[in-house]
Amino acid sequence: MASDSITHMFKLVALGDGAVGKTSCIRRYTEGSFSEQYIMTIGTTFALKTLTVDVPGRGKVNCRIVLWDLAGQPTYNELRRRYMAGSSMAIIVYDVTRPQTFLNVGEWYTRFTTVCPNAVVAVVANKIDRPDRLVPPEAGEMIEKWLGVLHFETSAKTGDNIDIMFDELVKRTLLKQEELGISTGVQLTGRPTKLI
Ligand SMILES: Nc1nc2c(ncn2[C@@H]2O[C@H](COP(=O)(O)OP(=O)(O)O)[C@@H](O)[C@H]2O)c(=O)[nH]1
Ligand SMILES: [Mg+2]
Repeated sequence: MASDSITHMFKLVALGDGAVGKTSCIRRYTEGSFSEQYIMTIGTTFALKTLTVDVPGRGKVNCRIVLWDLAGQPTYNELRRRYMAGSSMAIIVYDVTRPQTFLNVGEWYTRFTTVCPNAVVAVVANKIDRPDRLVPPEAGEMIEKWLGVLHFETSAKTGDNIDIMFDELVKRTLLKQEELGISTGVQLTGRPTKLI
């Protein structure tokens, strides 16, 4: 796709506890790959994805997402806020084999919506391929109702629901921006900036 045909650009941030699969979801989506190894990179990395979505009543829309992936858990609120600022969407990921990561979703949600109240949020139950699953699907469905977020069950390992999730997020974000009256020109929201 030629760059000049891209009409929308969005920033997405990946949130959630350590080792839940944030990097793996992004990598699966942008590179189509997966690694069993847990490599904790330092700092923030960006990945790009260009896609065409079919929006009802609007036809095909060419979009680019800048996916922000923060390694480690930022202890400083200010760093976290800067990382989140300007996002049109977020994924809050938990690991279905570790209930504590599910219990922390509410806190991630509050932190994020304080900074980006108009963004579209998806809560993601990841690692559904694992046989030692402890958090049942019903828990995620409750979160979806309580918080009014999107909810997906994914596996970055097998690729289950990964593309569907990101595509749906983009569609919802396009509709939301229209609702909010944000113009249809190229939205350079969330252009990567230096953090420190
Ligand atoms: N079985 C399984 N393992 C996963 C999945 N997603 C991530 N992992 C593994 O979980 C570990 C942490 O993943 P990573 O993406 O680095 O987590 P992050 O710290 O949230 O970015 C790695 O060893 C991954 O291979 C998944 O869907 N299924
Ligand atoms: Mg990571």
